Amino acid sequence: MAQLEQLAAEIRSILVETVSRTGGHLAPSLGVVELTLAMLSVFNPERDKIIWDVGHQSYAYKLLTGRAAQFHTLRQTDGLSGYPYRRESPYDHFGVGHSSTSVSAALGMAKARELAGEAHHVVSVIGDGSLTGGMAYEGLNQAGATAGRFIVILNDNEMSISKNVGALSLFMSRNLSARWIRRVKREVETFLSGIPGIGDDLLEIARRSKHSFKNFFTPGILFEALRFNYIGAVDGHNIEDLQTVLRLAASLDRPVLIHVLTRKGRGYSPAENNPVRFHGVSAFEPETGYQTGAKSSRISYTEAFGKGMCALAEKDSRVVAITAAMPEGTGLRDFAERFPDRFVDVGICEQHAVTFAAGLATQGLRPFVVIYSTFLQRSYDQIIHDVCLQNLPVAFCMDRAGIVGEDGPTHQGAFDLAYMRHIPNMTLFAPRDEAELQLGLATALAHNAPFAIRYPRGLAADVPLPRHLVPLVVGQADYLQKGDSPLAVIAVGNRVLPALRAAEQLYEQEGVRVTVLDARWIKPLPKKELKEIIDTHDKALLLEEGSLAGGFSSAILEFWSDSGDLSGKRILRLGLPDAFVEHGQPEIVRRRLGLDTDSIREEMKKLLREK
Ligand SMILES: Cc1ncc(C[n+]2csc(CCOP(=O)(O)OP(=O)(O)O)c2C)c(N)n1
Repeated sequence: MAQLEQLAAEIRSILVETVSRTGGHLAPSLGVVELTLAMLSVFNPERDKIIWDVGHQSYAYKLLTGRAAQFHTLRQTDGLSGYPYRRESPYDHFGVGHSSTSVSAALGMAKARELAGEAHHVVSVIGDGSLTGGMAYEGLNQAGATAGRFIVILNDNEMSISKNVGALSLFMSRNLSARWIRRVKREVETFLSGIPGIGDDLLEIARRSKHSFKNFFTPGILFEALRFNYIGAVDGHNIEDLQTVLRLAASLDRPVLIHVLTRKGRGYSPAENNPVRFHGVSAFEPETGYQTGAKSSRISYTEAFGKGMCALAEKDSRVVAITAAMPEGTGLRDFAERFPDRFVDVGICEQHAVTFAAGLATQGLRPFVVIYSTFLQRSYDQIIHDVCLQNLPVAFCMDRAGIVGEDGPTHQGAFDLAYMRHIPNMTLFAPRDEAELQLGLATALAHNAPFAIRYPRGLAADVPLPRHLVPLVVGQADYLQKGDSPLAVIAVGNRVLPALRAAEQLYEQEGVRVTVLDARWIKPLPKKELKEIIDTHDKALLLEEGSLAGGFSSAILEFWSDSGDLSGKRILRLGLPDAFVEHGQPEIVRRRLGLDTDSIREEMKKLLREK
């Protein structure tokens, strides 16, 4: 036991030292060091399946399952992934990055075990934040009714990225307080004994009940109703206790839920004191926790978005902002403080967020659903069935669209243009800079129908923000440069400014001036400008930071083809390939994909040289 405790301390110092250089999910991983050690001392990952939910807390597991030597490459290009990844290790039993999948995946493995007549253990480890996601309950519901031996570990630190939300979270944290239980007990006793005639008998029955008051008011009743055996709450930093309950759970031939209490950031005081900032952190000074990355004077797209939302909400009382457990990440913290009644954090519930917004919209409100591009994938049917089919004015604000970098394939915002643009009634906009982003928000508010805006991760272009948020004309593109060569470049979103820079460099280097169009609109397409361009140019370079299959350039090809304009033209499309884009520093990822300024310029030269 002393050695395990020493190992826990060593793991913590490696985590802090490494993540201080690479950035990453430090606080979640620090919180489960003892739990990881206990699991790996009771279970055998060669055979037993350990499924981490989200997987951002699996760093200690990586260290202990053969990856210590590569750990310094965490989240770097060609290095270790920040999440469990089946390709990376045979001990990563399920690939993950989005939340609330672990119970379902583990249950599938338990069923496969049954069919194969095998006897290994299957364990899902899910956080209280991830337990707000509906899919977790779908898994628990099936598990309780069907599964044999099956272990779910609830890692409860009362935090999602921010403070956890929702009734279940309130229930769990409340009933862990002995004072609250005593108060309820007193109140119930007073109430029962006050009922004339039968009150004393009821009180006696309550006292004799095989469920003590404490059990009655612990989360046990919820999970017991789902036919799980509930064991809890266990101190998640006591390895010996954890081993005892894990062994007990492993000996039972039925579904068991172990409720483990942990502290996010445990053992590193900057993270314990500020678990929100250290949930996912960029490089920092290990001694102080101070973030080392040069603080830029430029604002990020997310900050420009947050300011734009506050400006809209000030002017229009119908504006409501909805986040799915990411008030900080989506830039809505100020909004939440200034307009608390019109801010809703629904938990990690992207599907519910969209239908909830649809409900608000039916009542005359103007909901803005703010969800990262990758997580909104979950809401595809809700967007179609609950919003677009009824043509409701819900605005979708898709942050982290395009390359996100270090979080890798589970998080790249590759597909939103493709999954949004084919839905009837949808309008789809991608700004080239933070000013257009804010004008896009005003346009969304003025537009009485579904509207989606996609914008990237990272620092914005450093252009002045508009003084007045005047709506744009829907479907009207913006010529940034008109050229006299046969080539036109048509770009959208965050590839517009690199395309313009590439065009300027081309002019400096070769004296050739190409046309550059900021298309702005993916739907409806800027048909007038597209027609002008195809009529006056023989070659076009189409550019987007989204999947080529079904995205922006596909839409343009469809339009030109349908209008019979394509014959004899040379069109080249640059965007994301039909492959999942791996993790790495965004500038390297873009260079490898041929989407940086240099690559764009060289493609222009090649196109111009082609006969
Ligand atoms: C579908 C989805 N939505 C949002 C996120 C972003 N996200 C990553 S971790 C996290 C909070 C998870 O909280 P919890 O499960 O309690 O784990 P903890 O970090 O507290 O250990 C969120 C919202 C995600 N990974 N997946």
